[in-house]
Amino acid sequence: MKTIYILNGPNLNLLGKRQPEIYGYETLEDVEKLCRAACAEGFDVKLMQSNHEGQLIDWIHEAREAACGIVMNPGAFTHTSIAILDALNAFEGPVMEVHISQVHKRESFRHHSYVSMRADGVIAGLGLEGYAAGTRRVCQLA
Ligand code: DHK
Repeated sequence: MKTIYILNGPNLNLLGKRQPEIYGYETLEDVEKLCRAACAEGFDVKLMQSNHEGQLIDWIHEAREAACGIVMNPGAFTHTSIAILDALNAFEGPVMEVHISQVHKRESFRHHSYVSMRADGVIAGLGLEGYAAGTRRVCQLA
């Protein structure tokens, strides 16, 4: 069984509760179910969330041995973190970047992504479906 890491950055623990007009009412548990259902045979997902940059980096390092691909919503670290970009550059499998909202329609500080310099695909504005699409794509590439 190949494992896909579904990594979530800051504030996504509040998914379903914070700014539902932007992020919707569904939760990270729903994300996990959607991703599992999107997996091709022989793949499974492990979903993790942290509000801490270092923890996310440690999980990316762990993925080097434990995961065949990564679907990541880095939250606001998308726009700030060279350290997460460096960690992803040290991971050899496919990486899909997911944003629930259409970040390019929002504030200009959300238009730049460090993670996009590494990601094999970028999905924004599809709601939670973006995670499922990212998972399907990792199954194709891994
Ligand atoms: C989630 C966040 O928390 C924001 O900081 C990003 C992203 C957008 C999303 O759309 O999932 O700017």
